[in-house]
Amino acid sequence: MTGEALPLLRLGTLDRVPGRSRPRADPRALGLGIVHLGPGVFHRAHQAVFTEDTVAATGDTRWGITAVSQRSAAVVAGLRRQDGLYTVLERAEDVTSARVVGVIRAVASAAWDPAAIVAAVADPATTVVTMTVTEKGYRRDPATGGLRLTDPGIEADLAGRPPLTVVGQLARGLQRRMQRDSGPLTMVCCDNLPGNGRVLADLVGQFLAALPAGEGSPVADWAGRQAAFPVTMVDRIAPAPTGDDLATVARLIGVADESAVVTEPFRQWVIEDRFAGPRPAWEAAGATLTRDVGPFEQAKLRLLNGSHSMLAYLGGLAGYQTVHEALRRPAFAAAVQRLMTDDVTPTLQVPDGMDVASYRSSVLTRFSNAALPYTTAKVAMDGSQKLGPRLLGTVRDRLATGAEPRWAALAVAGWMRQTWRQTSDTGRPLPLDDPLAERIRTVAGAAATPVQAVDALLGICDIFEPELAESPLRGLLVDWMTAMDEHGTEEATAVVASQ
Ligand code: CS2
Repeated sequence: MTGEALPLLRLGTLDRVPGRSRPRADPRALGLGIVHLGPGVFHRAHQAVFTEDTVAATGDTRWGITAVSQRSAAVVAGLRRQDGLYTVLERAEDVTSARVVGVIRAVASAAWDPAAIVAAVADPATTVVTMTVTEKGYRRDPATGGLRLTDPGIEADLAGRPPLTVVGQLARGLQRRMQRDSGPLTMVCCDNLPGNGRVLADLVGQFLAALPAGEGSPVADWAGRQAAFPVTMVDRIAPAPTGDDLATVARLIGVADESAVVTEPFRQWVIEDRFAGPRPAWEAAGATLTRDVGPFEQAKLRLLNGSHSMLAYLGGLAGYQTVHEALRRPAFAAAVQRLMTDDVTPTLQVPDGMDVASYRSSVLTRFSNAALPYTTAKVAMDGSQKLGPRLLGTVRDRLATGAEPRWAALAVAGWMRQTWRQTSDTGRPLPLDDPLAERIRTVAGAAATPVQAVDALLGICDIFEPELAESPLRGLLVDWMTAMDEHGTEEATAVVASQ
């Protein structure tokens, strides 16, 4: 590249982009049928791509997206500067390709203009709201799984300010739709939570139930007839893009793009076929519409995300900064295999047509993609929210059959050691990034030995219900934590994995 600055990707510079990398549907022709909450890298690499391919395959131009950023001013400014356009860079070990996606047609900030979000959700042209706001975005009470009514944001939204929480935005959006007679709405939760659509329906229902009766119950009745919350399983690995990724994008598309995302060639979306009104024919872009997403979702959360978390905790502790480096260590590769084969697979209700053995090996191949470094720190964050969906279901199901979830316990012990020590075995800081960080720090900080740390952390009932704390899980955790303390994480894992 020369030292001359490249022009920025925008509608007006699209003609400089090579033909094969231009949007597959004309961005100028799109309506605004979808509102998406949380347009981070995952959305841009996943649902937006499915949507553009659907428009291209069907010619149905209703499905442009209004992207609503909950917090990130940088995402809003970046996408606005580029007329909503951005590049998806696909990296496999042997091929790299780039395509510009043009399906985001409006960009809004929930923090600066909350009233506009309610208006967009209530617009009659909007018939689908999708969302990727991470596990913690739902303000759930981890112990009950219900809405945390004491959360200050939820309290303020209930009191009637223009809503700033996701659940508040949806509930107030439904209320406005009812008042305006805007027609049915489907809300598609795309976060890694078991039964995500059901969870969302319950949270919105609880918000409405907490409003004064005359206000909330008509909306709940209306929503009972006019709203739907399908369950979905989403899958695509999309790490934070690096400077090198942005330079590659500029080289491949001929203009500069500060909102580009990087991802793998693989993508999967399984959606419960339960919509209240019009929707994009996402199956035209390879999505699976089905009656029962549960088995797919469970297999993905427990096999893929559970293994990802295990590699993040163990790998991070052993000083590896990325998932693929951790997986290169024989001890960790063996532990992940044993987690998937010995602990997770017996708990699965295998989805029709799914070959679990090849799914397991595809997970390992995808994690080993060195062209797409994914940091252990990113996967390790928010452990208090991720342990339940990814690992504790496996633990519970194994214990219920009298089996020992030794490998799932190793992953949980990895989380415990990270949160207790907050440095790797090699002396690198492992700062705790978690919505419960303060609580966890206080509790773990008082522990002087591995056994004390296990008991202290198991006592956080927002993460571990009391039955689990009293189950054989405790003994497994104590064994792992003690061994890791004596021999280091990698060595402790190697000894048991080789037995
Ligand atoms: C990852 C997921 O960051 C994480 O916690 O485990 O984001 C994972 O990459 C996706 O779920 C893959 O579909």
